[in-house]
Amino acid sequence: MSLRGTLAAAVDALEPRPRLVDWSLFALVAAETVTGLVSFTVGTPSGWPVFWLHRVLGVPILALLAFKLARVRGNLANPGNWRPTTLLSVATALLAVGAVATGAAWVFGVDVRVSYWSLLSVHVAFGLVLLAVVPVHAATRFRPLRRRDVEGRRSALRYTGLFVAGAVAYRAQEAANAALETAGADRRWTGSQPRDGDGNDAFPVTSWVADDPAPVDRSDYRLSVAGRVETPLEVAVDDVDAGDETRALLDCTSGWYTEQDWCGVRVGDLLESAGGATDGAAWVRFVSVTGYRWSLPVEEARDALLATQVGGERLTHGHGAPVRLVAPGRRGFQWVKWVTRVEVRARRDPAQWVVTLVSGFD
Ligand SMILES: Nc1nc2c(c(=O)[nH]1)N[C@H]1C(S)=C(S)[C@@H](COP(=O)(O)O)O[C@H]1N2
Ligand SMILES: [Mo]
Repeated sequence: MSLRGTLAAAVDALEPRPRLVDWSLFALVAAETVTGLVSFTVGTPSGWPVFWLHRVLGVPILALLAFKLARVRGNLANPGNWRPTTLLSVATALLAVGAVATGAAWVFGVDVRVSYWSLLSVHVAFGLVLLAVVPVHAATRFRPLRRRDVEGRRSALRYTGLFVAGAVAYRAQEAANAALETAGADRRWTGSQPRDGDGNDAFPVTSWVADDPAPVDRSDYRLSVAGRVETPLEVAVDDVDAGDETRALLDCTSGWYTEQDWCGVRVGDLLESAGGATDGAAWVRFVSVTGYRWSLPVEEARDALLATQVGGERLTHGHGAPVRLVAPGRRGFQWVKWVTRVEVRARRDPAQWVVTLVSGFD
């Protein structure tokens, strides 16, 4: 057999049936969406499998996309065959390649900015656009999966192969990072890159979408502690400046992290000064002057800090002055800045997921 023939035979052996390729791509994009979004909520190392899976699935996507493009290239090469939906199909493929490429570049520590955006945020944007486009693309080409497309054992072997190839590629990438000492080698298990140094200037100001309040005046500032506490109260900034210290790591989903000494008041002590939590207290909600808010289970909240200082300096406005939440083990977006209300509640607060996205818009 000629070399070409051998190659073609190898590809044939590896290639799943066309419909299975299409449905697998659909499933893989769905899995990447879920793992990608869930990874944003993971702040403790036990959640690493979510990140790992997200990275490993990139290679199977590229491989299946290559099979698919090889299959349809005759059609694409001939403009006479283009239908209106072909454009959407091509855009879908480009978005998928863009998502995997930006993800892989991020693993290598490529830290370019696209205007205000980190490369990781660009990766997320690719993913979100893909999430919108894929269902439309799939609907224009809908062909149900039949039993004979699946081919049982054969497919299981092929998919195991693709999955292992993904795992090996990721390991190889990490090995290359270590050997070449790229910026990617310093990534945390969340994929975030370090911002070194102490205090306000050591790390960027990162606000989510439109949250950009006017500076909060320290002398007028009052923090209210309300809800399921014995004696609701309002305290001034000096009472928050209580000298409790904690070293904690802020890890932003846009791809950087910093470890700092934070100083302020332990939330548990603040609740004690309000006479303690009463019956049914289960969650503590931290609300910003902008409306941005997050809740922590009451036991976790006790060990969180309401900080007035970072690295021995008074917090700057951008970093949430006069008072911001420091929530160890939580991702950065949960560290509410410009906190003015602490509310002890019986229920969780699902609306917080929406509020953090839209707060600051009028
Ligand atoms: N009120 C409010 N708090 C906020 C945000 C925001 O937009 N508004 N951004 C969050 C995000 S996404 C991160 S990563 C951290 C960033 O804190 P920094 O700006 O001090 O670096 O603050 C969080 N707290
Ligand atoms: Mo963030």
